[in-house]
Amino acid sequence: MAAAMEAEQSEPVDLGQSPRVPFDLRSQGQRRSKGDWQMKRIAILLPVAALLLSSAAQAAGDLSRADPTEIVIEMGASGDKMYFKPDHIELETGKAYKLVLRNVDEAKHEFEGHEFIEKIFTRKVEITDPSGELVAEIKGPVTEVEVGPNRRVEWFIVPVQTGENIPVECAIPGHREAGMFGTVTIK
Ligand SMILES: [Cu+2]
Repeated sequence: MAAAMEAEQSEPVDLGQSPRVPFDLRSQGQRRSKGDWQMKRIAILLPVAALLLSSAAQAAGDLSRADPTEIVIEMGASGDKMYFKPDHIELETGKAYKLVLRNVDEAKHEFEGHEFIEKIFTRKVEITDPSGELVAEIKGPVTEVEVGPNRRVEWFIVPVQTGENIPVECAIPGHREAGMFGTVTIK
């Protein structure tokens, strides 16, 4: 009878505990496995984050440090004609370029285009003396570049917007009419 009482007593106790014990175990188990899962996830994500960070660093490096693609644009005159050579260039957004504006004429010339300058980011403009020594490095937005007779200017840009046949020209009176204009396509 006492055993039955104990059994009867222990039964409700067991019933009372049994939902609680598995519940506690389950919740602990869930917490533990969630923790494990998070640890695993962190372990997986860390290399991914490192990869992303390194590729972000590389991308930033491309724009600020890596050698830009050099494009030489000759500004000149031949007879009563004036020209940009080449008169069309192709660029890509997100890539760094060094536009070398080389004036081979005895007169000054300009390189400008309202639409063009809106589609590029200017990193800097470099001016060197004829021996190649740096005279000035100019940073900030640039709307046009004028190059003195037989001088060259290096315009470091990163195109940021696409455009087909964006017009550029020399805005010195009469020069466009003489043929000093061109186009830029940004892909
Ligand atoms: Cu000109």
